Amino acid sequence: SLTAEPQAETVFRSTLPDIAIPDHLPLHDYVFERLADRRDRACLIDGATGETLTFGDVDRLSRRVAAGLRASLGVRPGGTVMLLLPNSVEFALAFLACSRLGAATTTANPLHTPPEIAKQAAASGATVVVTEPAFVAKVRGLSGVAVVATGEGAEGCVSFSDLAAADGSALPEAAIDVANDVVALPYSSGTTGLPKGVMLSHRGLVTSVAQVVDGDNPNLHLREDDVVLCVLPMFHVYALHSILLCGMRAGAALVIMKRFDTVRMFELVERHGITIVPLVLPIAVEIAKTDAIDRHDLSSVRMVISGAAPMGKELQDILRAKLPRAVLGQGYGMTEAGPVLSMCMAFAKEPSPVKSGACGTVVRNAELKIIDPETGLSLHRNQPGEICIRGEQIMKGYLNNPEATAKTIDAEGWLHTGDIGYVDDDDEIFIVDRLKELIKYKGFQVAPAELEAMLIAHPGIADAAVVPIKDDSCGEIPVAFVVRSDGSEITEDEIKQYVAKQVVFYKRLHKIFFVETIPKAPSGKILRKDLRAKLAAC
Ligand code: 4UV
Repeated sequence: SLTAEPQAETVFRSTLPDIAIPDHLPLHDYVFERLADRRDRACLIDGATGETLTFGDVDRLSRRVAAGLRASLGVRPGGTVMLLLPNSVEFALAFLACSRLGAATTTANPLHTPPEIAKQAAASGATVVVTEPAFVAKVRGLSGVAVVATGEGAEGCVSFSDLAAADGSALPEAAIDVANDVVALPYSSGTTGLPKGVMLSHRGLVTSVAQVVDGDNPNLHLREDDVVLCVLPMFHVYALHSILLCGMRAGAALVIMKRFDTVRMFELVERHGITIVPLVLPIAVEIAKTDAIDRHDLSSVRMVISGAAPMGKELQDILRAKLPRAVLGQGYGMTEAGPVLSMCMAFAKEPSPVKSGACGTVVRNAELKIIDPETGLSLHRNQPGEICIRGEQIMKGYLNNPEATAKTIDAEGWLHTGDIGYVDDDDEIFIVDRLKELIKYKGFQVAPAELEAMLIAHPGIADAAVVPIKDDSCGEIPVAFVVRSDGSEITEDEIKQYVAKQVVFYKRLHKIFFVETIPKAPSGKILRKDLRAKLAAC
């Protein structure tokens, strides 16, 4: 009919019932809610030294670090602290300390280059950077930023151990507005453009953690006797949320690994009886490839979680054969989504069967829909379209960027992921493509816009476009199409070097294709699909 009846939307929900989620607790109070019962249980174990902090230690030390940050460095509610740390006990303590102060933590990869770090520090308004002595040189030049260094011997820095020696009992209780105050400010380029600060509130993160590990039948069933491997970087939202926060909330112990090494990882599994192994594609590939696995007893592992990038059915099947005692499945997250959209139902306390290649079922207390990217209309089961999610857990928005926020979260509160997928007859989600520009190298974000701006700034380059090509072990790798400027004879190697000098390793360009023009829509938008198709054809 021609009368404009609003079309009913197809909304997908968890197969688990909704639960009551605390909406009044700041994040640190939420993760420590059951502290009284677990004071003496192991919380953080340093994989390198075996040194163990109990929940009681972590509570006490994070109060002290908070008191130190407040007294010595003036960190206050609404302030921002940048963590430039590899996986470490200090990372966890500093993050929790900032939460206690009502301050936000912005996290960055310590391997980032000084310009990348400077950009994020300035954009996030960080007044303090916490780092290791090895990275102090990268942040020395930042104006208006105090530097805290872990370990020993970093000249001109406040020492982390001095902060941790402050009097935690003198810490005033910060007045935190849980719905609005930002606790984590990770950077993500989202569906388009440059990296932006993603504002995750206390309530947002509490909700997301609760959706995953709370309830009588938690979607991801972590127990107090679980030992969780933390080799994924805590500065990325996957480990921050699903290892550190979920692990602590559930009362599990974490074994912190600073750097990935296959054999070392197997040794830690044996030594600590690790039961939960969250990983990303390249680690899965390593495990699938290595014979060393046969020389280690990994029978303690009961769950292997893969996320942050697609994992094909084939690899999943190989892993399953190598770790026959472990349940294997995927989580699907996106920084802006708070971060978890869906989690494998085979990880639940009362598990349901799942299919290889699926990336879970939408989390509870949330709504998910699939829309036709052209018309915006919602689609039914088994029809691929853009995945959208709604709920208390999604980001508040991008810091100081209402335009980008409005392009990502619509007026009805739906967050548009830029991922193409479908929901099957059993409510399992399959991601099949990506609408957005984002490139994922080993699960790390590479924003094409950032590299394109860098390329175009070179006098020898007139125009450029950066797109991914598929790679078995890295997932995707960034390559560029480049138009030389008039008279320019710039070479592939020169361009690669020029970029490599300015960016962290995973943003390096692996191949340059010289072309006459970059295909663009009349709006000026790069036709990335055409370029991707061109690559697929070579
Ligand atoms: O913003 P981001 O870098 O965020 C992440 C977060 C992943 C998480 C978080 C918590 C978990 O428990 C977990 O299992 C995974 O990666 O990148 C977001 C984009 O990465 C792709 C997709 O394009 C997202 O929009 N991606 C993330 N997970 C998957 C994925 C997956 N399982 N399969 C395919 N693509």
